[in-house]
Amino acid sequence: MAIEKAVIKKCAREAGFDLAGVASAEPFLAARTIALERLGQGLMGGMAWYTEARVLRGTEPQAILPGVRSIISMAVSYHRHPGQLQPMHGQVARYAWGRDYHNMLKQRCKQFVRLLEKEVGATFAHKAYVDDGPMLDREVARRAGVGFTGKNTNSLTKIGSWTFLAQVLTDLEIAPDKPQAKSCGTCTACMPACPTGAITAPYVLDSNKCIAYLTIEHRGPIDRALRPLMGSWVFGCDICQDVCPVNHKLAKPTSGSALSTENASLDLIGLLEMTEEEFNAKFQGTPIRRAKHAGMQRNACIALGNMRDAKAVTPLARALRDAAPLVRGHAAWALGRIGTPDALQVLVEAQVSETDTSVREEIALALSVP
Ligand code: B12
Ligand code: SF4
Ligand code: SF4
Repeated sequence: MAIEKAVIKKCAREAGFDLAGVASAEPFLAARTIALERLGQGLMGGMAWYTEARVLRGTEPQAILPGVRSIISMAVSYHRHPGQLQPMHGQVARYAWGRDYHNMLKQRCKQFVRLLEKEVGATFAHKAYVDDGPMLDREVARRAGVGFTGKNTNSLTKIGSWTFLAQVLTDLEIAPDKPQAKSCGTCTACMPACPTGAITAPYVLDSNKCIAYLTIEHRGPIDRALRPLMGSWVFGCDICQDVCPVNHKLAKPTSGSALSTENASLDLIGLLEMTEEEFNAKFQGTPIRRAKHAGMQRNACIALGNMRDAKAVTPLARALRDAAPLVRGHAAWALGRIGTPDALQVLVEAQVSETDTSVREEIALALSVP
């Protein structure tokens, strides 16, 4: 039975999605080539879970849902305006300001399926993904006409790029939408705006340099050359979307924007002084937990080093005695950046007692910076 597209859009709207479109379930061969190329060139950083097998499966819908005929791509805006950043606070990317969006969107996908089953008068085979599967969500959105690909690699929809993407694969036969005929045109604003130069060419992102990757996905020390460029971002980064004229024109708050905002910015010293148990309890059920306790303390050290405020010397001196060498090493870097006589004195004292080779190296480098 063929389903009217208007019915799909009505069900998506009623389930709480702002946009919906339908893509065919043909293999995503061109996107597969691009993703494998990025992987082969090392542009996916140290994301060990992003494998060739994942890309092959994610670009072959039949491997995910045998008998699949259509893929419904849906988007929800999370657009909100950041308030004034308080002193000694780190910035968090908008998408992560509140509770985990995966649960909210998964619920909306379930509701969408329930509504559509009612319309169709029968159950149907389906599989829903919300950022949590091997498919290339942006490519599905592009094929379904939900958004076009921006040079910053984000999907630019009719309500801008501050959107979460989800998709439901189904064995229902639905006439596909057409991809949008739009493009960035001559605009290149996001490329020079990226502080680390992570957008190395239009549509190409080097994750190794992207602050979103470094603060969230990367485990271990962050390249010293990149640290000064990271500013006060401690979880994700929004710069290439903030400067995008498509967002200036089209982005608007919707029901997704009503997600809570308790972590719109984070007190850096508080973060540095939190035990692992306190960290896990505070960030339980939020995206921030993904970066883990030591990772977020590493990020806090970098942000404090970039702020160069002498008030951070005492908490950083305590962090220089942390159990995790990762935190000690980045605290040393931050103290070197602050560079006041008491910050340097702390480093000199730590040099005597520190036994970890990598931290000793960080201390020596921090003391050698003029
Ligand atoms: C891995 C990953 C990351 C990595 C790598 C990002 C990247 N650009 O590849 C890191 C950790 C850096 C990251 C960061 C962010 N991410 Co992320 N991430 C993913 C994930 C899990 C896979 C993406 C992927 O496969 N990348 C590999 C590349 C090759 O695939 P792609 O990005 O889809 O690229 C497509 C286009 O770029 C296009 N393309 C590539 N080259 C070319 C060339 C031309 C000429 C053209 C026309 C097109 C084109 O085709 C590709 C295939 O469709 C997806 C969820 C998912 N399952 O899809 C979320 C996802 C992409 N992330 C998302 C978000 C919100 C973010 C951040 C904004 C979070 C933040 N504020 O910190 C940043 C944005 C940074 C940026 N500029 O991209 C959203 C994006 C929503 C949207 N509207 O675009 C997604 C879709 C999650 C979701 N379901 O909502 N992310
Ligand atoms: S998210 Fe930030 S670091 Fe990553 S590409 Fe965009 S501006 Fe650059
Ligand atoms: S800033 Fe310009 S080039 Fe970059 S994604 Fe937006 S429209 Fe495209």
